[in-house]
Formats: sequence, structure tokens, C-alpha cells
Amino acid sequence: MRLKSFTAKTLSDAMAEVRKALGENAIIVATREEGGEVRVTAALDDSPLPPAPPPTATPYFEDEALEPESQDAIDQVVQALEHHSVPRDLIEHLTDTLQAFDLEQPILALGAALDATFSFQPLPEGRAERPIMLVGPPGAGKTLSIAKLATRLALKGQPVSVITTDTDRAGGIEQLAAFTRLLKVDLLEVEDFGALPDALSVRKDAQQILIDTAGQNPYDPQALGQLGRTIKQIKAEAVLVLPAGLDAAESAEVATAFAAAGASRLLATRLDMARRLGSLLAAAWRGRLRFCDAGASSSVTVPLAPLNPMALARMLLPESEQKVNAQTGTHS
Ligand SMILES: Nc1nc2c(ncn2[C@@H]2O[C@H](COP(=O)(O)OP(=O)(O)OP(=O)(O)O)[C@@H](O)[C@H]2O)c(=O)[nH]1
Ligand SMILES: [Mg+2]
Repeated sequence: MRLKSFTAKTLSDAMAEVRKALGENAIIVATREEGGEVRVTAALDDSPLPPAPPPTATPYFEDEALEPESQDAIDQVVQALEHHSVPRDLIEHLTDTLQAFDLEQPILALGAALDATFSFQPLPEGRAERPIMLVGPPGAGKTLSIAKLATRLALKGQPVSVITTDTDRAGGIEQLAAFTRLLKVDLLEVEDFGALPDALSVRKDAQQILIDTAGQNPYDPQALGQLGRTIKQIKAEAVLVLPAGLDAAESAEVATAFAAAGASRLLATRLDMARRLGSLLAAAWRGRLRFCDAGASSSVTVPLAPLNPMALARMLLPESEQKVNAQTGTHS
């Protein structure tokens, strides 16, 4: 079963769009007026036909193809994803995917669909084979996240070393130096990317090496080209740091640019300051990035939390979670 929405000025225009895209067999599952336009959600059952019913069976009506409760659940998820400004093609992909799961509990179905669509891999809390390099646009939260990661490791007694390449900007080093002094963690300042391989050999005994970088303009091919060559040369695990609450299309393009330079994971920040998470989903989807950890505080004492599909589903569908809890009598 595929679900698709069509918006037009009038119902007959929207129905014409439905027939053009899905043919005469499309099943209309919902029509809605929105901002002076009509939105029709239609379904096409393209699964193999069921075996012919025995002659005494009750006739099969198209309207029964989609149970009303299932449709409620799908609507609930679609509305939540629209509220978060998730791009249309991703909403369709997620609603297609979640129909394979138990729709009585939309939050579980969404969690399963997120699990099937995205990869989740938190950053290691112990020894890491490769240096972890945080990259991203200016002000994304790279330095604070480095401080949080270093704190997490230092508190566990893991030898950690921090390197920063953000040496040009006034105040770039002082901010990080203040954290590392407190943690009694080594901080190595590297003037340019070219000196990074030597810096790594100096720090080869550290269980984990964290590299902070200066903010990069995602649309500067020269700067990103140089970043990409460095990531490759030092075999770093490059993590794109991106705040929540940005424009979804813009975030998707930023993620695509950093992914092309070699970023493979997405660390989300400012979850405490945003009510729209669509930009993060769009970034991970377009950049094919694995979600790792997430930050929700400007305080270094509040650690990053690993992101997983259910945590993400809860953030996207908080009301549904409350309904499930009310039904089961549990508290979150
Ligand atoms: N509320 C909140 N603030 C955050 C979070 N992460 C970062 N910040 C704040 O965002 C601002 C920028 O954070 P930085 O860590 O300096 O960002 P950056 O990516 O290192 O910035 P540049 O080095 O200038 O590129 C600071 O004021 C941080 O305190 C978060 O999860 N929540
Ligand atoms: Mg910084």
C-alpha cells in the first residue's frame, strides 16, 4: 500500500492529479481543506492481489482496504511530521515504511520506520580506532560538543587528547582551553590542517583523540575540498554538527556538502531550543549520515545523549506517547 497526498485549488483538480499519478484504482483515504487549498490523500494497493475468495465469502469493498484506526494512526504521524517541517518525500517514505508495523501504537510504528530508514550509531565512550573530528558551519556547537565529549571520557578515566585547528579566530582557543584546563586534558593547537598528521603522531597514546575545527562555509568548495582531503589523510571519523530548528531544505544541502567532504555521522545540537526537528531528519536523509549523539543544553555539565529511533520518535510524536502511557498506565 502506497500513500500519497495531492494538493490543488479545488477538489476536482486534486482528484484529477490523483488519477494522473495513481490511476483509476486509487483509494481516497482522506480529503482536507488547508489554507484555501484541498489536500487529498490517496492510497494505491500495489501489493500482489489476494487469492480469489471462496464463492460464499462476503464481497470485498475497496473502502475496507484501509482500517479506520490504521488511517488515524497514519494521519497522526503525517501531521506530526508536517508540523516538524519534514520534507514531503521523506514523509511519504516514512508513512510507506511504517505501514509494515503495528499501527495501534503510532509511536512504536514511527520508531520502527525511523529505525528502518536511518542508521543510529552513538560515538564511542571508550577507545576509538580513529580520531573523531567535529566539522560543520560556524556556531553549530562543535566546540561545546568537544568539551562535552572530553568531559564524558575524562570522568570515565579514559585518556583523551583534544586538538584544535581553530587557531585563527580570536577567542577560538580560549573557550576550549578553559574546559580542558578544568578537566586536566591536553590541548594541542594546530595552525593548519597540514600539521594534523604530526599532531596525531604526538598524541598516539591517547585512547581517543577529539579534533575541534573552525566553522566552514558549506558552499565554499575550496575550503570543503581541503577539509575532505584532511579527513581522508588522517582517516578521521568526521561528524557533522548541526543545530535543530533550521530550515529543512537548507540543512539537507549543508549535510550533502559536508557528507561529500567525508562526514559520516550527524551530531544534533540545541534540541532544547528548537520545536522543529525536520531539518535534522532532512540532513541525515539527504547526506546519508548516521545519527549519533545529541546536545540539549548550553551547559558543559549536561552531557550529550545518544540518539536512538525511539528517542527520536518520542520527540516527534510526544502526544502519542502520552496517549500510550494513559492506556498502559505508565509514566514517561
Ligand atoms: N542551548 C544550547 N546552546 C548550545 C547547544 N550547543 C551549543 N550551544 C551554544 O551555541 C553557541 C555556539 O557553540 P560553539 O560550541 O561555540 O559552536 P562552534 O560550532 O564551535 O562555533 P564556531 O567555532 O564559531 O564555528 C554557544 O553559545 C553554545 O553555548 C545546545 O545544545 N543547547
Ligand atoms: Mg568552535
